[in-house]
Amino acid sequence: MLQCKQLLFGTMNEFQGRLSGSMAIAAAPDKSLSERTGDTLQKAGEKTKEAGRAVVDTTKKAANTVVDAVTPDADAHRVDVTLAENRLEMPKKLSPGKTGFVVHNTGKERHSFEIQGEGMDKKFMMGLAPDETKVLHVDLKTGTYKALCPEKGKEHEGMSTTLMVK
Ligand SMILES: [Cu+2]
Repeated sequence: MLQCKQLLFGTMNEFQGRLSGSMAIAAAPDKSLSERTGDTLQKAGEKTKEAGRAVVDTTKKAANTVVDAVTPDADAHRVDVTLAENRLEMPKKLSPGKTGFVVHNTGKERHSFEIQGEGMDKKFMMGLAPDETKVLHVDLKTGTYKALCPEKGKEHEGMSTTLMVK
């Protein structure tokens, strides 16, 4: 048994040695990859600037975002939302408090759900496939919000509504 442990320990030391060796080798190509990415970003112009902004936005929201839920929390008001092509159906007036938007995609395309207003902006990390249901939890304060499908394209036009919370 002791022999076996010593053997394992020896093998692990050897493995770690090899690992740090290979990591040192890996550091060089890593650096040149980010340099190359930097070059590509600079060359790509306006479109890349937009993409960069999107990345920044996502990073800012990351602290606010949890893994997409599939069932509403017990202490949340349940509010049903139906999405389909060019359609977003939900109540236009709600009370303040913790709210679980149970969002169901009844359409044939992927859709998503975002709610913005009163300094808050929350959306699903991933959109919803046809017939998928997911829950977005939002702590609603009194005020005016905009609820929308953030996807771009003809089939998402008109997927937006104003929500009053009071
Ligand atoms: Cu949509």
